Amino acid sequence: MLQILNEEGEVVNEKAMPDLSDDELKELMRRMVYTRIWDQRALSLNRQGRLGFYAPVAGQEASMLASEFAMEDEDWLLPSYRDIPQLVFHGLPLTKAFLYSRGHFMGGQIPEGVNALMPQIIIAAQCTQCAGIALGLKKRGKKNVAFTYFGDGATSQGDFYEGLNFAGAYQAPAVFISQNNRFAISVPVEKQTASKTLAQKSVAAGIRGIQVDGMDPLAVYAATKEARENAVNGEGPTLIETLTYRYGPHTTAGDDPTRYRTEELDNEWEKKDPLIRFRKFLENKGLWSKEEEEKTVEQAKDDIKAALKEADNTPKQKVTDLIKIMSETLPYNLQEQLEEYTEKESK
Ligand SMILES: Cc1ncc(C[n+]2csc(CCOP(=O)(O)OP(=O)(O)O)c2C)c(N)n1
Ligand SMILES: [Mg+2]
Repeated sequence: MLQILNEEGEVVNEKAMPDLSDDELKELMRRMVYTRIWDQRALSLNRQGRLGFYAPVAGQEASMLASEFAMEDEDWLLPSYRDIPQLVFHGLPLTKAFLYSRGHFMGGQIPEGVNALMPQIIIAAQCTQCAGIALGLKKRGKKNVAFTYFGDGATSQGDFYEGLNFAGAYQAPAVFISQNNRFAISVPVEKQTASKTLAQKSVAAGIRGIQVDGMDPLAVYAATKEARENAVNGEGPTLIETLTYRYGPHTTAGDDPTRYRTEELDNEWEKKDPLIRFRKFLENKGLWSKEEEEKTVEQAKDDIKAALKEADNTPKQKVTDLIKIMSETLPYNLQEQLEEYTEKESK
């Protein structure tokens, strides 16, 4: 397992240290703090009935944000339902993240110029799509990668193996990031697979695999940066396994983690918290302070407020909107429904 920062925020692997400027280190911390605040707000907004479906991310900030930070804007992102923070830092307006949570079709419409697909709900389907986009980039001679996020449970799905195999066979510039948060809803990873690590599932596909401390932003960044460089240099894809944990429930749909996790396990992982160790590391370098932290928290709160207001002011979706966005040319049955609902909505 690659680790650079230990739980105390001390550098334990100097030679693996990524080349990041002071400003970049601070920006990474800012993104993690911002996301923690957003996560807390999203959960309370959900309880107030102001947001819909939401998959909590607290605990996974390093795994999510340090990996996205290693990518270029032109790289193609294929997220899962949990990977909304990476999508936002890759360019999706926050308002759209809220609309997605509300099930509004505009939340799934990625603006022109943002190289990402909408979040995938079908477990591991993004792995085959990632292989395809990566091959497309290679065929067009682009110096970019396609990168995708999925969970530990996803590595039991056929699409995962197909995606890895295809990308390996064609040496496509793909980066597969399996966030091993130890549970697929309530199923522990030990029951999910007999494989000792998820990273070793790369071996059968003939591609690189690496397991990293997913609570360590520097290790996640270094591993992802290297995987990206290898991919664009024609060295083929990599599977990265990040060892991480989600502190909250699977989603806001109503699972109760106390029924499948012990308090001891929760406590063990909370001690590994990515924000605590990165904050210590930056404070020791004189790069982070209480004021920086507060400024970031305020910025996050202001942005959330403004984005939510914009989402509230977005016209409610109509049945005709849903029909119109589905196909360029409608089949006869949808054409009939379109006419029916155009009539109903005009009243
Ligand atoms: C093909 C498919 N099967 C089942 C589901 C239902 N489902 C939604 S999330 C989930 C668990 C996924 O766990 P994991 O891959 O570890 O990702 P995590 O949610 O922990 O990030 C399942 C089984 C689904 N969405 N798609
Ligand atoms: Mg999981």
